This record gives sequence, structure tokens and C-alpha cells, in this order.
Amino acid sequence: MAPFGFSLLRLALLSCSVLSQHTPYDYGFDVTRHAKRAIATPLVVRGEVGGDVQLRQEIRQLEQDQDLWTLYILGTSLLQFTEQSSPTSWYSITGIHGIPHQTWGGVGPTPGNEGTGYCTHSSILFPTWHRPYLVLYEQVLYSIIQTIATWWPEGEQRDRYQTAATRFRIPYWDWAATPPSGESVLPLSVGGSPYVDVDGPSGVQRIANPLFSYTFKPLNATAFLQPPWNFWTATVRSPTTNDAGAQSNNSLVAMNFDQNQASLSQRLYILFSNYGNYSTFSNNAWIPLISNASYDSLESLHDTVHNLAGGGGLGQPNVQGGHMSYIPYSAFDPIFFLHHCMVDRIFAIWQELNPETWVVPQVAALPSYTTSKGQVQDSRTALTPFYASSDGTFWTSDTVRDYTRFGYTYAELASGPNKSRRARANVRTAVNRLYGTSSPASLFIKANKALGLRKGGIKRPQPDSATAGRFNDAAFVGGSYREWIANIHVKKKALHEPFAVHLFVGDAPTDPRSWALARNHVGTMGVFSTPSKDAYGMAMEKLDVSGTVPLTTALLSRMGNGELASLKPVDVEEYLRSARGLQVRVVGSSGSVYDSKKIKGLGVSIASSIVQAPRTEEELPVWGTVVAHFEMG
Ligand SMILES: *[C@@H]1O[C@H](CO)[C@@H](O)[C@H](O)[C@H]1NC(C)=O
Ligand SMILES: *[C@@H]1O[C@H](CO)[C@@H](O)[C@H](O)[C@H]1NC(C)=O
Ligand SMILES: *[C@@H]1O[C@H](CO)[C@@H](O)[C@H](O)[C@H]1NC(C)=O
Ligand SMILES: *[C@@H]1O[C@H](CO)[C@@H](O)[C@H](O)[C@H]1NC(C)=O
Ligand SMILES: CC(=O)N[C@H]1CO[C@H](CO)[C@@H](O)[C@@H]1O
Ligand SMILES: [Cu+2]
Repeated sequence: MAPFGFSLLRLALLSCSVLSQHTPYDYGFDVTRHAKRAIATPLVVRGEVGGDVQLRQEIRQLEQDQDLWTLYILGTSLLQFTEQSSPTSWYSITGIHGIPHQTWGGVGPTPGNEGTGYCTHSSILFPTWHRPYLVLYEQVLYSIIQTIATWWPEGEQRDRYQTAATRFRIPYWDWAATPPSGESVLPLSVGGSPYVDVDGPSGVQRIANPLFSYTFKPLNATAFLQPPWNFWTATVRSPTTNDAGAQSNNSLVAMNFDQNQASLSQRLYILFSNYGNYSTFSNNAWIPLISNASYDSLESLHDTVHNLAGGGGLGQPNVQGGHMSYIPYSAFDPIFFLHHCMVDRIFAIWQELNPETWVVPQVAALPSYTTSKGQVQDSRTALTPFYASSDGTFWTSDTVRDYTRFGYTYAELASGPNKSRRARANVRTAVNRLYGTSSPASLFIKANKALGLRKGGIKRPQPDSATAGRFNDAAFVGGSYREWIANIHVKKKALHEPFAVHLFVGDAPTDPRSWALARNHVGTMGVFSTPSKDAYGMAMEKLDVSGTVPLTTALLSRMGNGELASLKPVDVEEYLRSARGLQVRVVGSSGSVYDSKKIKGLGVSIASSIVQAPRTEEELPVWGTVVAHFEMG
């Protein structure tokens, strides 16, 4: 999993010409005129169903689908070169999320909520609001791609591209699955190079890589309020400096994702296994004393990915994070939609596993353009500014619940949202294969399979001898084992900036620059917020958010090297409390390391549960009651 490709590509970075970084594809005529005609302000979000449902593919799969990939790159590039003032430009669509605080589709902020944005965070609407947002983006990109396909010379080629174009759906980036051997979690197509060679209607040309960065055309320094946003003319990840010459360090971003992949994957696996209530699954707002089993959420996991992609605090000393680390600026970075499409896919898979639970009324912890803090949000709350019809009605959580109405699905769900028992078993198998491999549960399935093959199927197996060598009776008792987690809660605005809580077993290196390669790093909880105490930041002051970092895999490796005797509470508690035990480090997105004892409202609680391991790939682990053992001092 070493980010091998990335060291090579640093060389490529040095030799690339600056010119190619800002070049669109030259079709040989004025595309803006044609493009404008093709994309006449579709303010109604309808999806581009054309009567059928197509797969949203993983970005690496889409890359293998060559004609579609070419169209995706050309379409994204053209969208980014569309006049910023157009409501369907890259700038306007990504600007819906926060800055530049424009009004979109005529839906203005309600009094007192200016300076927030349309997006809903720490809210029951977090997963559902982003669904029509992605569909809007998909529909605009789809439309551009249909037009581009007509620009190939008439005949066989044009037919081929037009046929491919009808299959286009936006890709997702799976940051939790094990990447292909020798590759980083961060695909080279996204972080590898600021330019890309594309074989379009006028032949092969080198253009600005639309997945690497968005270059503002031009940057509106007034709308971007404060440094460095008001002088960074393109989006950056793990920036090399705070000044106008900042470059992305995607090698570092890749290293950080590779280090955190196992942890992200286990969190996702636990969300699929043990989060059966939409209220807690959906968002990161912490409700004190509700349960030891519901600290994590889809949103909290999503926050960590934002934080890692922006990269704040893990690069050069005192260099801040890039756009992805900060709510109001994050959507401009092309990685945002790839990430959010993954979030939507997780949501869709989770819906399939938990068909009964849905949005229940909840008080909004934060304001948005059309929500005042304290207002009750429910399944019929308008997801503004996404019009469902030209009569002015908006999409709601209820009306976006069946996503296939927008003409897309995901491979794991291809049998449709209507839920035969078989289809749901297939989904669980996919979850085990993709996200179970970092969990002790998978070892049990493997052992079971081996036994099943040898003895023609056995109901209550023990791990086979190879497995038992590493995970002996001290870990597994019958078909169960004890899962350990760190439950973290903290004030979202404990610091004036976004930050991350890192857990280590044993001493953390003093210099955060060496954290990315530290072998004793266990996991990260990213806290995604605003760059300062602006109006939106102020609204966050009182909000507590929570997340979970799984510990079991780290503990098993300590058992492997003899430092820890078993997963029993008596052993684990003593071990984690010892000097070689668990350490908490907090780093701000500006690069400052903070004393974790001085962070407002920070609590780290060590908890565990007996978990019944799945016997086959068609089952997920079954968690028992999660009990808290002790608080980190
Ligand atoms: C730049 O942003 C300011 C403040 O949001 C806005 O008033 C102005 O119209 C914008 N300028 C352009 C060219 O969009
Ligand atoms: C990117 O980060 C890596 C790892 O910290 C570092 O070795 C490298 O020098 C950085 N590259 C640049 C251009 O700053
Ligand atoms: C889900 O969680 C919410 C919020 O904590 C709670 O009010 C509700 O009763 C739970 N629903 C179920 C079915 O347990
Ligand atoms: C968390 O676990 C502890 C220890 O078992 C228990 O005392 C406490 O009540 C639990 N908290 C909740 C909210 O269930
Ligand atoms: C498209 C489809 O078949 N939808 C059905 C899914 O299942 C529910 C509940 O059984 C039905 O009400 C839908 O009509
Ligand atoms: Cu996001």
C-alpha cells in the first residue's frame, strides 16, 4: 500500500509546464456558445433518467471504461471553464455549499441566517440534503457530456461516444476499501498530476487535470473574505505554504489516507453492523448520555475524510489545511463530489440494510440559509435550493428516499431498492468483502470457510490453527470476541479552526510531520468546521460532536507481539492506561499541536462490547451492549 506512484509523480510535477495547468481542451471552435445553448439553466433537479437506471461507478472502474472516462474528463473540464456567473457553472454549483454565499435559484437566506450556506451539517438532513445536491451536479455534467459526444466527426466514432454518454453517471471514490495492490487509496487520476492527456474530438491534447484542482476564473477576493482564501487562486490539498505560491502535496495526502484506511474501513463496517437508527447514523451531533454505542455517524466519518483531504496540520509546520478542511470552501475542490458520492453510496447501502428507519423530527443544531437554529426539521423539510418541480416545490427527505428515481444506483444495490431477502444478503456479502477485512470478524469468516470446506459445513466452528496462532482463545471465545473502541466527543468550535484528534498506542512522535508514517498511529477523528469565529462559526460554539476510533485491530497486533495478554477488560484496561498505552494528540488545521487536556469539552471514553462474529459472508457481526470502561485522563 506504499504510495509508490506518488514519488514518481513528484518528478512529473517538477517537469510539467505551468501553461498546461490552466488549459482547457481546444475543440477548434468557440465551445462556450455551444455549451451555453446546451445547458439552459435547469433549475429543477430531475436527474437524467432517460427511463433507465445506470450505475455510479468507483472512479478506478470508470477509468477502465475508456470512452466514458474521456467524456467525464472533458465534461468536468468544460464545466470548470463555464463562465462563473452561470448558475450551472462549476463555481455556482460548488458555491451552493458555502462561500461565496450567493443566492442560487432565487432562494435567499432567511433573516438572521446570512453568512451560513445551504448545506446542512450536524443535522438530521445531512445525508438527504446532499443527495439532490449530487443529482444537480450529475444532471448538469450529464447534459454537457451529451453535447460533447456530438462533437466527434459524424459516423462510427460519434455513435460510439453518444452511446457511451447515455450511460454517464458521476463516479464515487472509495476511500475505505483496500486499494489495488501497489496503489494508494488516493487515485493517481485525482492526485497524480496537474495536467492530463485526453483523446477528444480533435485528437490528443494536454489539458489542466479537472480532478486535481479547480482554478478560479477569476478569484473574487471580496467574496472569499480572508487570507489565504482571498489570494489562493486554485484549490489545494496539504498546501506547501500559506502564501500565494501554495502547491498541493498530494503525496502527503495519499500517505495520510493510506495510514487511515484500515481505521476508516472499520468505522464504516461498524456503521453498517451496529447503527440501526437513522437519528444517530445520520449526523455527528452528540447527545450526551444517549448511548455508548452511537458516538459515530456517517457525518463524522465523512468529516474525517474532509480533514485528511485538506491535510491541515500534517505537512510543513504552521501551514494550514487546503480547501477540503473548511466547510465553507470545501466544495470547490474536485475531490469533494467524488467524496460525497461515496457518502451517498454508503447511505444507499445502509438504507438497504435498514429499510424501516428514517428521518424523525429533530431540532436543528446549526442554522443554514433556510433553517434557523432551533427549528424542527423532519422528513418533509424542504431541501433548498433543490426544486423538485417548476411549480416551486422542493425535494424533501421523503421524496429522495428512493434514489433510483434519479436514474442511478450502485453495483452493490443493482437489484434495486426493493429488497428481497436474497438482495439484502448480497449487500451484506459485499460489505464483508469490501470493508470487513480490517475487522477481526473477517478472520472468523475465513476460518469458518476453511473449516466448512474441509468438513462439509459446520455450524459452530473455532478458528483454524493458523488463525488461532494469532488470535487465540484470548481473543475469540466460541463465536464471539470483544471489540474495543474509543468514543470521542468535543466542542465543534473548541478551537478557532478545524482540527483532528489522533490516537496512538505508545508515544506519539513530537513532530506531526512524522505522524503519517508512525506505525503506532491508530486512527483519527477529524472535526470539520469554519476557519474562524465568523457568523457560522459562532453558531457552532455550543455544539458538541462525536465520533469513534476502533481499537481492536491495534490491540490484536499488541497481542501478536506479546505486549497484551488478551482482549479481556482486565488486561486491556491496564494496558491502555499504562505508559505504553493510548495517547491522545490534537492538531489544528493551521498546524499547531494542542495540549489535549486543554481542549474544550474533549472526552475520550474507552468502551467495549462482546460481538458475535458472522458465521458466513452473508451475515454481519452482532454487537452486544456497549459498556464504557474508563475516561482518558
Ligand atoms: C464578488 O463578491 C462580492 C461579495 O460577495 C459581490 O458583491 C460581487 O458581485 C462579486 N463580483 C463578481 C464579479 O461576481
Ligand atoms: C510532501 O510531503 C512529504 C511528506 O511529508 C515531504 O517529504 C515532501 O517534501 C513534501 N513535498 C513538498 C513539495 O513539500
Ligand atoms: C432512534 O434514536 C432517536 C434519537 O436518539 C430516538 O429518539 C429514537 O427513539 C430511536 N429510535 C428507535 C427506533 O430506537
Ligand atoms: C455506558 O456504559 C457504562 C458502563 O457500563 C454505564 O454505566 C453507562 O450507563 C452507559 N451509558 C449509557 C448512556 O448507556
Ligand atoms: C418499485 C417497487 O416495486 N416498489 C415497491 C417496494 O416495496 C414496497 C413495500 O413492499 C411497495 O409499496 C413498493 O410499491
Ligand atoms: Cu462534505
